[in-house]
Amino acid sequence: MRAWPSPDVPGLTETGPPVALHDTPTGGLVTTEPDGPARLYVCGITPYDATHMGHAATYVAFDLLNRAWRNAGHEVSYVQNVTDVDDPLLERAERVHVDWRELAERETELFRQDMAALRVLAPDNYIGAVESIPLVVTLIERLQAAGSVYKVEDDLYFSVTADPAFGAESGLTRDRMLEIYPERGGDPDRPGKKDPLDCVVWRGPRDGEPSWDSPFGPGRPGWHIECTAIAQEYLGATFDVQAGGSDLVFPHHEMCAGHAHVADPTARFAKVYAHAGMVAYDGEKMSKSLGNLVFVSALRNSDVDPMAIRLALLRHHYRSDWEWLDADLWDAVDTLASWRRALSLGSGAPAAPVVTEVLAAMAADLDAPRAVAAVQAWVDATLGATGHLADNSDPDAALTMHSLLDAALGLAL
Ligand code: 5CA
Ligand code: ZN
Repeated sequence: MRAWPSPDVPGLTETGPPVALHDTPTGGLVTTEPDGPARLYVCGITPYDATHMGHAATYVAFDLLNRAWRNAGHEVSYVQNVTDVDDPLLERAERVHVDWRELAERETELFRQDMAALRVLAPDNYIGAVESIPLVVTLIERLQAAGSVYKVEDDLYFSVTADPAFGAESGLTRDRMLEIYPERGGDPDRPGKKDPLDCVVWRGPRDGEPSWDSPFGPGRPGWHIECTAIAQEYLGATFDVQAGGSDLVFPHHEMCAGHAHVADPTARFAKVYAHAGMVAYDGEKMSKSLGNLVFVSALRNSDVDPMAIRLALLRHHYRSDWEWLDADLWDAVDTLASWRRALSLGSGAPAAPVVTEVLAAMAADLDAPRAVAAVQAWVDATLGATGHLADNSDPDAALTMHSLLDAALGLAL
């Protein structure tokens, strides 16, 4: 699939430190050590509604990882999927009487525009579920050869017990998994399953649903196998990071790891599983199913500067759960105005220490609030906003800060 136009990233003269990232399975910081290009898989949207602030926060978070790696001197190979056929998409299409393909294409296009406006670097491979059906079929055949697939009526299920490491990605107890599973697309109570946690890898044909031919009969891919197959194809059996929001820890990323380990027991799949916190609105997780949404496109249509949206997101650490407040957006608009004022002076407070501090903050588990604070301190010193005389001792400060803001934080001012 076509991605969106990727913004240019200015080069910096200083190289950032190695990038450390919080890893969900171990619960600690892991210093990433890319072997060749840094390889990143970020789970993409299910395109049945417009991009909300929760999605935007998650994609901006891992865009910061992409940028931190580049600033540390790595090339980055970035893959993202689009779940362009799945239950929620088909249900919405039926409810609004729109062809599911049309709905998926329309919302994917809106997402592209939102990502481009927010200056999120585009993936090198942007891959839809529909176009990866041959990859899914091959992977299911490998799971079958490993004896981990069985039939329930026309559907094929994956046996989670086939992966001895099942449960290690999320670290959840079985009771907790059983509790969460039905809330996130699972069907623990379906009769005929060997284990309530087993997941669908191939869903047989249903009336009114699209299906594709396969050696297992007509049907469509399960959700988890989609990301496993795409990641393996475009990044290899072992890669650096699989990322998404924390609602993907279980079952999605657990099942991906399970499929990958069984298909190739020597494969590690992701070395690090990274998860962004959930953004709430009106007191609850912002979600398409609840409908408590603030859309990126709606703000863009009312002429809000996308850089202010991005700054409002950057003011929260990506791992925290937080609530979107409209007032924070207007605050970000005002902040950007003062940053632009400081940058317009040309000279300013010494920028070199800010470069070091911002690169260090971003390499330390993408600490954007710390980076924003360092920039704010530079702006205050440059504008004399702290009751002290303005410091304009660095003649190239604005030039350096422009590049830094863009390269590290994705803020082109
Ligand atoms: N297509 C699958 C992933 S393969 C999917 O989860 N799609 S999605 O459209 O529902 O979500 C896209 C991304 O946004 C996921 O990483 C999800 O974890 C994240 N996300 C969804 N809601 C929120 C929220 N309220 N706050 C933060 N991130 C969110
Ligand atoms: Zn995914």
